[in-house]
Amino acid sequence: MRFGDDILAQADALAAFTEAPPGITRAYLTPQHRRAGDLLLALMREAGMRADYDALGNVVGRYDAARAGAPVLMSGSHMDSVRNAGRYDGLFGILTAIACVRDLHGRGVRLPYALEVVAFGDEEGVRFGVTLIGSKAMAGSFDPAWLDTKDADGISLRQALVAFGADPDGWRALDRRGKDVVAYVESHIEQGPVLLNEGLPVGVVTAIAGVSRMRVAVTGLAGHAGTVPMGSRRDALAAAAEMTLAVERVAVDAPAGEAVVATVGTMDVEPGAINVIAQDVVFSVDVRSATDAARRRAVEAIRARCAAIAARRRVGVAADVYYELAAAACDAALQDALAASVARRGVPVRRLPSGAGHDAMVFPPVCPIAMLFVRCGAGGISHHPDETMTAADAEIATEVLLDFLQTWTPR
Ligand code: HGY
Ligand code: MN
Ligand code: MN
Repeated sequence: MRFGDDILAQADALAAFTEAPPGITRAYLTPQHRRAGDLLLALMREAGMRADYDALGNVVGRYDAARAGAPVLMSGSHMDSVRNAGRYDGLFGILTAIACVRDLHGRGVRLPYALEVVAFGDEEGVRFGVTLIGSKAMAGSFDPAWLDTKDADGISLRQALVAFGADPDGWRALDRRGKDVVAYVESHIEQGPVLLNEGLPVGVVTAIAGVSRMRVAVTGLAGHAGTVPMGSRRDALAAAAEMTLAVERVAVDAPAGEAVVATVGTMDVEPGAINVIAQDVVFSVDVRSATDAARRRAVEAIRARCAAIAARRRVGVAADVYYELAAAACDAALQDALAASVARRGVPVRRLPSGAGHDAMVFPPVCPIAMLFVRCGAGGISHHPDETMTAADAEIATEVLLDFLQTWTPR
């Protein structure tokens, strides 16, 4: 095996950089980010790239082209994680690209384009609640207001960047729109069961689902759990529970051709006492669909259901969308080129959408995008310690990516 065993061993080494062992939690601009970034820098340089941190703490390696002034193809993914994560989400896309460069460099092969391998410092948004910070900066959608967002300890993004040795004002220079990047190709674990169920090691992504995130605040009236009659309660938690089931129902009932998924992932209850009727509940809703119109219809349906439940239960409700990302189509020509590489590797070509979001989804303002999925084991579970993949699949996916990198030529 040329690649697979090394990639999994590198992922194991990176998994050790966590703030909450034995679980994996690696947030943006933390000591764990620094240790993972330093290891990735070393791997990039050892593979033959010039590499360094950029102004926002992303790690960027460059494998120069056969000629000066050639366009750039970017490949990579994110090195941060969700809380209690798996060890391949994001990292696989970085490690497989580094493995390709190491192989090319070892054979003295240069490409008709420069290959930049990127490890984004923040895709998940765990620390500051803002996601895709590095990729959005490169795609020209960084919002300087983010610099004033604060983490749970009251540290602002600006302060954290300075403490990391990064440059809070350097985001402008990272914008690659209208410059030399002509393609962005990301490899990623599927984070679902499709390839596993069909016995396929890799698949070509057709589109990345768009997402809306809502904050729903329910306001009732606190009271003594023992004395307030059931008929006169304005129980914010009971109302939020009914709203949670309504969110699920909206997604389940979505028309077949407009599949929607909707998730209530967090819920805060005040005063949160066993013997007090809940007065204030705030919960999150994550709504996704491959079609933006279907997602927006689902958001409005959720808003209407919550309002009806609130009226009947005599509680207040405010349902606000605070975050939205449009669905992103993968470029047909890049998909076809990836599919040809999959076929040359002797694997049946399976095209499939991505329900998960990825750094690739913000790159369309810069260049055409494509993604290669690799099979997940354990039923496809992800964002969980049981997330798993095999060295054999890592090998196949890297061979496919290497074939693509060596056969694709900039238009
Ligand atoms: O939420 C997502 O889809 C990604 O894992 N950040
Ligand atoms: Mn993730
Ligand atoms: Mn990911």
